[in-house]
Amino acid sequence: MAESKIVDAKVIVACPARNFVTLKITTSDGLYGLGDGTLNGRELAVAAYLRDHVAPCLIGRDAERIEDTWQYLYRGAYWRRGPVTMAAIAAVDVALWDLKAKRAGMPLYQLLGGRCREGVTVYAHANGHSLDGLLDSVAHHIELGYKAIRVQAAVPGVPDVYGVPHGSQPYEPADSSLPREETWSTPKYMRFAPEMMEAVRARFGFDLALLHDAHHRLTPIEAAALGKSLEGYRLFWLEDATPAENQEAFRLIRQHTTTPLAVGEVFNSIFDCQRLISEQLIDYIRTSVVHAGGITHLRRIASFAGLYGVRTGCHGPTDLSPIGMGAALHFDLSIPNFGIQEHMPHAPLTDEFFPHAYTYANGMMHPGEAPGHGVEIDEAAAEKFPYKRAYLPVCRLEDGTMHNW
Ligand code: KDG
Ligand code: MG
Repeated sequence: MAESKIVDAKVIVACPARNFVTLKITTSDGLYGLGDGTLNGRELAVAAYLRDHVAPCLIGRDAERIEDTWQYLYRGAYWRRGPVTMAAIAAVDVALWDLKAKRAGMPLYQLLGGRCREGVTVYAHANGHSLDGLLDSVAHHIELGYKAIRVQAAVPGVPDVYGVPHGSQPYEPADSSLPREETWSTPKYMRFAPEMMEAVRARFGFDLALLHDAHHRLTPIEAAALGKSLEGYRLFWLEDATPAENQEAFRLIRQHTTTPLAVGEVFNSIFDCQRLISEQLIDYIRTSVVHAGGITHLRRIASFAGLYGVRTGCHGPTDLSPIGMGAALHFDLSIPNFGIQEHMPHAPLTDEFFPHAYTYANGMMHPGEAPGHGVEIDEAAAEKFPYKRAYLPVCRLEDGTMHNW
């Protein structure tokens, strides 16, 4: 086989409808691979980490040595973990998997062991400024073929709730050049959540897989109470009920409710979920290819989770680029303990900038059969879409206390 040494590692930061960080690794045999390193609201930190600290170490390395390169960047850096570091490692890792699959002339999922299922079941986002608006949105997504839907609605008396569009644009949280302030009231939310689920089940029945994201707003005992109050609505999962820095907090929730629990979109390492998984405190691990160190590390997390009956539910918002989405779909198709994949469609401009082989039909996605992960970038157009500073909101309680967003 011809030698495949890395000759270039280029960071592309562009804003085709929103900001994305892409790494393009080129090898001596003229191939290239693409990786996503987007970290919402902190994009330039990853770009600098890649450009200034990682790229110089990649030049001359054997592109085929994916695991060794992962270990080199993780162990070799001394300063381990953290979202910036792990998103940068993920970008390198996915670009190298893309390259290896292109060299092999096969879609990445084949290289990962072949498919374990026909396609990847995805869940959509339905949201509304009111209960009626939410129900219309659920009906719309059912028409589009989705069998699993996440529901979020404005809580009466609470302005700007998480998961509900700000204004009339499609929901996109990083929407302002300085962090917008949202307000939060746990008691109002706790009263409203069962009412919302009741309305959805009353209109659409129990065949629909129903998901909900509490977005880290509750204390462990509040989360336990919410889980208990929603049991009759048979959720597919309750997501991020409480922050998981303290993994033991989930034991308390578990002791009180059988509502399935999902967590992990902000995790970047297997150590962030070691106890959650080994003590079976959760049902779905939501780590993403992009924020948890790439396919190499995500496979390790999934294998570990499989030992304990925990299934995957990869994060898939618009703030992961189509490259991140494509990579996730190959991963999802190839692992035994896949649960579900989040699908938040990108803006048309984003899809144009990242032409891709993956497809959606009838509630399922498929990564396609193109060699590699099947996602390209219109590099020539990057200059037309310069980086635009955009922050996620912050959150305060009604008395002004800073809270978790
Ligand atoms: O960047 C933050 C978003 O990715 C996050 O708020 C989305 O919670 C989210 C989800 O479940 O998709
Ligand atoms: Mg979430």
